[in-house]
Amino acid sequence: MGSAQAATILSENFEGAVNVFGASTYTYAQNYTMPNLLTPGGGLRYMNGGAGITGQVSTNTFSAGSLSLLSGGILASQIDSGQISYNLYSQFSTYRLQGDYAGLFVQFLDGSSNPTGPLLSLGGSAFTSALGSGNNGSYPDARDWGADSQLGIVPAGARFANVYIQEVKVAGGTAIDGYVDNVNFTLSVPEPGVAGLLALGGGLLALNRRRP
Ligand SMILES: [Ca+2]
Ligand SMILES: [Ca+2]
Repeated sequence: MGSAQAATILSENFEGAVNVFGASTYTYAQNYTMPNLLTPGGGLRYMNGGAGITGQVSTNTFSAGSLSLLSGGILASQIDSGQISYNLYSQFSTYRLQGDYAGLFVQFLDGSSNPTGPLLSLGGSAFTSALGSGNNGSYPDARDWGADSQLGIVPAGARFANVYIQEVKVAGGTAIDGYVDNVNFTLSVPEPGVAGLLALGGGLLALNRRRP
């Protein structure tokens, strides 16, 4: 039994001249990180956080906007009866040991654009600081790429999702170097057995995030 329905709400690999977050990119060939050995692979480019404020901690926010959940055949009645699961996935890295980082956030919204359900978050400070490092030929402390993900049930009443990335720099340096690649946000109607597990243990599954 496969999923009866599935919808890709957002899929961004940052390979194009523009991306849904309106963010600037670096190439892997610039050698600011270790190679991205994850699946899906990193391709040629990844997102960075743009210019920050020199000499102080600063944040840039990149929004993909408010995205409709009613796509790919997903029905409002299915969301409201707890039948739709979400899968949020992204890859993260950073510049050496500087301490900059990126976080991916999703806030579900109801039909009146009011927040409903928990704020989902991937990446962030703790996740990024735990990434390994190695010598990539340019830097002795280039950082690894790590994947973070979260699985759960779309809250009843949700119709849209506000998807955004917050990029934070430490006081030192000028560029905001939270690196992001392969952001994927999908909805599906899980197989009957999986749906039961999610309904019973959604909270536990939401905590079972992959670590680098
Ligand atoms: Ca890429
Ligand atoms: Ca920086």
